[in-house]
Amino acid sequence: MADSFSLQNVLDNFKSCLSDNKEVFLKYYISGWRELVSFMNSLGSVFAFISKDAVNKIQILENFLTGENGTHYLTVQSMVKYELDNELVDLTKRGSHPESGCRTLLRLHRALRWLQLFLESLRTSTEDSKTSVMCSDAYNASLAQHHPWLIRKATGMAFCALPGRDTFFEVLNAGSHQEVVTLLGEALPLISEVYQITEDLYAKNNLLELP
Ligand code: 1PZ
Repeated sequence: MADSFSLQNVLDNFKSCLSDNKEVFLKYYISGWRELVSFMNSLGSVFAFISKDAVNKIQILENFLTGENGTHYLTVQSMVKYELDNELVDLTKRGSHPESGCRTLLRLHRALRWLQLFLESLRTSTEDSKTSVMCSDAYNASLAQHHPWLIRKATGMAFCALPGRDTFFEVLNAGSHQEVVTLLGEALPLISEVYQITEDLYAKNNLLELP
């Protein structure tokens, strides 16, 4: 089924993300996010405003990748080089390129940090840990600093609607609790590596604060 989620699919995509010389393939980065969005959709409609924004950003990147300049969008590295060399990025304030690949991917990149923190605390959580608390702790330590008050507020309310830890493990669709924990242990180093490579690339090019 096209819309059936499994944690394994996320893992597979992030595994395929890295090329031999550690470049990040946009195609699999996007697919990884599509999987995560389908997971979020299965949690209920309170998350619709989040998944709408994520889908919108995924679509922008996909349009670049399948567009006439698609070959330049093969990897995050080639995208950054192409867009910077051709002045296709608004660097200090939004202007003629409000939806560049660079600024769009940066939003997902920041969300990947949230995911990394959240999955790590889920992996090491105990029976009485609360998903909503893990989620908002991860959010406050990452994405929140980039979001205005209204979005932080709405996001905080959505977190309260998260299912409990047991249900959450089930929806991840990767077997028993122990199997989920094992799989998370495999997925996290991959997600962290993709995150770190992107972070270093953006830092080197001064792109971490793109408007
Ligand atoms: C499992 C529970 C899901 C929790 C998700 C935690 C992330 C909360 C993100 C809240 C986003 C709120 C809606 C839109 C925000 C946008 O303003 C920002 C900045 O973009 P800009 O306005 O500059 O164009 N968008 C983002 O920060 C990207 C958010 C992507 C979130 C993807 C979440 C995927 C969750 C996967 C679930 C496992």
